[in-house]
Amino acid sequence: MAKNLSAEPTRQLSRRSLLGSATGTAAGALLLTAAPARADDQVVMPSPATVAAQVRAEYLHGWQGYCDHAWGYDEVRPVSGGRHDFFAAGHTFGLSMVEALDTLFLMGLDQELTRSCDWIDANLDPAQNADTHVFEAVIRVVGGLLAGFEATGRSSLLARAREFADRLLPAFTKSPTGIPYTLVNLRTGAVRGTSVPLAEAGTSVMEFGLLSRLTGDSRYYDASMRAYRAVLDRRSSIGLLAGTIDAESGRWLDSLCCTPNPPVDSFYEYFWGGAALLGDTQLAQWHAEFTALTLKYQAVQTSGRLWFRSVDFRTGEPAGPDRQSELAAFYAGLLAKGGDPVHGAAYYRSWTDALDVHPVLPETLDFTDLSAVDKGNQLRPEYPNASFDLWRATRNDYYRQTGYRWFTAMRDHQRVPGGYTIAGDVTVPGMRLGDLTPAYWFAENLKYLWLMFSDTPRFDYSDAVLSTEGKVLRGLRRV
Ligand code: DMJ
Repeated sequence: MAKNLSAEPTRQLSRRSLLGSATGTAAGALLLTAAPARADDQVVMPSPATVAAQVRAEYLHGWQGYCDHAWGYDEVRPVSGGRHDFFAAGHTFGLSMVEALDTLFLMGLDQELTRSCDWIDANLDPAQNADTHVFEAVIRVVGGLLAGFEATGRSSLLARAREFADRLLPAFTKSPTGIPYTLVNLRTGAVRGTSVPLAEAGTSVMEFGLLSRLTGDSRYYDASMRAYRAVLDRRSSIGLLAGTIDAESGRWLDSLCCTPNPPVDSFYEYFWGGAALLGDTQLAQWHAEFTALTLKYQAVQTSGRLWFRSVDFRTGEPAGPDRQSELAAFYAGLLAKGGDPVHGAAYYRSWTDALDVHPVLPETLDFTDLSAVDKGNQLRPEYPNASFDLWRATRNDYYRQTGYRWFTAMRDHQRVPGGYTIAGDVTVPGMRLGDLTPAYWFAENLKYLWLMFSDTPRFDYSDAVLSTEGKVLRGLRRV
């Protein structure tokens, strides 16, 4: 019987029994179907226009909390009304508004967009005397400013993005291997942090590649590709990579291949992203090679669900506990975008099953029984990111239905008068709510929902390319 999703508590929507315990069957033998929806998932949603209006209203609710309590600061604490400096205590980058720029544009919040751009022009200092996290600054600040430039055409945003990138470059150019140090002082160029997780080594080619295109200066793209090559030169004899590497010596610091989980997730995401954005055939080839390797060595079928287990990168033998980070959920969309909608649909189904047993997703699951290992929830965007990617690749309404269910669950459980907040334990009543709206919430979570439901003319649905931080780096239409 079809149910009206908006009228039903999340946990009553689509509960299925969890089947047996894990067997760890190699997923190569899985019979995976391209049709993801089952009868009990067929739910009735409000019209797309109504959902879009709901999503926009909730985005504005979060935005209002930021404006009221933390305007000009990085992040809002929506319960206490406080603020949080994301990169360094005592330093602000106005991060939530930098992250928000292209979402404000897509939602037609033009006054808020102009106000944010004006603040950035007047206040955002790329030369702060602060040790700054290179990976986060690239995907959030450089990417945010580039998307803001694409949205508005304001040359000041491009100039600011370039200045930031120039001040981040020493992390790449001072490294003997080309693998970036994790931290750089934006004022002095001093670098530190030699233990580099792969996501931090290889998540820059989209932002730096676009910046090179826009400026005609190849140094940014070259730095990204040198870093990628430095890591890929150190593949094991079976072609896999471990998780963390020393930037100076190029030595591996562990032996765990844990794709698509952190700390390697977006290292692999940017093969496809860079290929799609830049037309780079080398990146496309790496995407194909590593997708095949991940499916060969890491995919397992557990209680009929597809998951990716960690393996020793030298042997391909299983290693580490049967856990999956919520951050890995993006991989369902990446598989689909990259040309494998069957495995993408299957992996998405696994995460959707987890949503059947938890009110909102916990940070980490034991994938043998879907129990929460890390019980917190950091308001993460990876599940709706995958909903959006799969919907865009297939136009199957199932992804809108499940994405909408995810949205209503977040609204039911994590909305507070000052916006939206993280949670400490999704397994207890009330979830022990925390006190932070992460800046990425303004970039990602509701953008994916909005794009699925609004049919906005400001977005090129066939050609747009988004970064790991949800920035639309190609495909914004100034209409
Ligand atoms: C975001 O900052 C980006 O998506 C990043 O790649 C990893 N995930 C966080 C939010 O969870």
